[in-house]
Amino acid sequence: MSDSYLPKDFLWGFATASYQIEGAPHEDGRADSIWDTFCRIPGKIAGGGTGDVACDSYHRTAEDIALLKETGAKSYRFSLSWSRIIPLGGRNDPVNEKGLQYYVELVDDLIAAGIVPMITLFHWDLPEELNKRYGGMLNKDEFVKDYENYARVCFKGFGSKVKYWITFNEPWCSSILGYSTGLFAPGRTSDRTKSAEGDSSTEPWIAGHSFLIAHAAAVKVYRDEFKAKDGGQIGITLNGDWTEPWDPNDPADVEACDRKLEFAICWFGDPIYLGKYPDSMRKQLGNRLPEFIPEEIALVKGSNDFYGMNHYCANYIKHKEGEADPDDFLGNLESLLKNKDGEFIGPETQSFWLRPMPLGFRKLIKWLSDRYGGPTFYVTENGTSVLGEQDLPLEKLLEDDFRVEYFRGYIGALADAHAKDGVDVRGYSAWSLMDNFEWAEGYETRFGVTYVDYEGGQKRHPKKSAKEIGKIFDKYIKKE
Ligand code: PNW
Repeated sequence: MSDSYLPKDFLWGFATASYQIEGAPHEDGRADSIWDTFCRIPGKIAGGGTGDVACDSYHRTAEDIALLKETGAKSYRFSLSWSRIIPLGGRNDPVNEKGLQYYVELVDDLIAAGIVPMITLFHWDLPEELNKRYGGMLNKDEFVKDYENYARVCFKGFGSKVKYWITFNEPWCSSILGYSTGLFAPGRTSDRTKSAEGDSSTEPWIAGHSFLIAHAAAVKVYRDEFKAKDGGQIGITLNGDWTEPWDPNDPADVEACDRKLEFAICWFGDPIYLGKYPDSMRKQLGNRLPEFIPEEIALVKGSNDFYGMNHYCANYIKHKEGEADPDDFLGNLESLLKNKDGEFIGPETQSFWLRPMPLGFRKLIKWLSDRYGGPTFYVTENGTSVLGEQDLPLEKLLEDDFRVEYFRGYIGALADAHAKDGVDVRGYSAWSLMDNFEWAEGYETRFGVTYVDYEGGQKRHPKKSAKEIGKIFDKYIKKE
């Protein structure tokens, strides 16, 4: 056991997202989101899955809160379905009181159970109508105004009950997977085998720009109209994996590692903390990367009360020679699971992109802390799937030692980053409270500390990791 520690009052718990757990897509006035429509297109989701039932959490909040209590969690990060609260999404469309009420009751019940709610306003499920009306994030001016209105409705609806607000979850995923590779809703891409529409060379950068302005506009609303009386904090959640050079002796690979982090994370982080896009992105993308007008950058710079960090794994990075492809979004490099000597970066999991490397967590949070002048971090997601877990018999599957060891490694690395590197980290949400709809991977890949029996009426069975994670934190969190 190391002598590292996490601060007293450290907020740890679990995360979920509306479309991944709720089900009940047409209940109490909810309308479609882009994920409802995307899932109906044959071939988009492994096994033909949809979020129509998912974990049925819309009907099981009491059970889910009991699960949380059982783990000893101090906080719960969940997202709101914009389509429940303003079904058509727009600033002139009606608010659906029933939809809002569902979440207000959830928040009340969490607080009554002694669990701190952390709300994500947007975890990818844009109201379908806004996509139809004006192309969603591709229309910055419309999107920003509608998002700002939606955010205000939420701030008002929850008031001082909610102290932690996250504007957007992983805008990289929405922008790149939604508008470049087309793997996620709304599925736009230059790849004509996947979609008849889209332009991967421009649209992801336009969408990303809209996210930044919308984030900053919502933060301004919160700071101007709510923060003083409600006393909360607001930030954005960015995803990003650590990078190691494919060949540590090749300076071009070493340099490409930073470039990868810039394209993946600093695309959003730099405007918020430094007031501009990274030079490496401007150099490669030229005027395909939108410019900030002065009023925009004044709004965006300084618009985080905390940095929400999602982190899962690491990759080896190999530079590419020559001009970047117009559809390239990585920074003209390859992101690989093996290095020059053929060694894997970590053990295999059920997710093709995820191989754990706990030390990468410590290195990345330190790298970000240095680049951005020591902001306060809340880790908003971290977790793993387990290779072949879905095929094991229930008793075996519940003994998820691989996941327990993952958490042990990653939480230990976080404690090292705090105690030894001086990183200001105050919270951590494990992904996820329960198995759920894993986007394009459907229900085959499971990230939960709770098993959900999709064939057996969505019954929940806590895995070993649900019991162990609290013990791990107990060892690290300072008592006084
Ligand atoms: C995150 N990738 O997404 C999301 O915030 C969650 O909703 C999701 O369930 C979780 O991670 C596990 O996947 C990611 O392909 C999805 O690199 C895909 C990638 C990264 C993050």
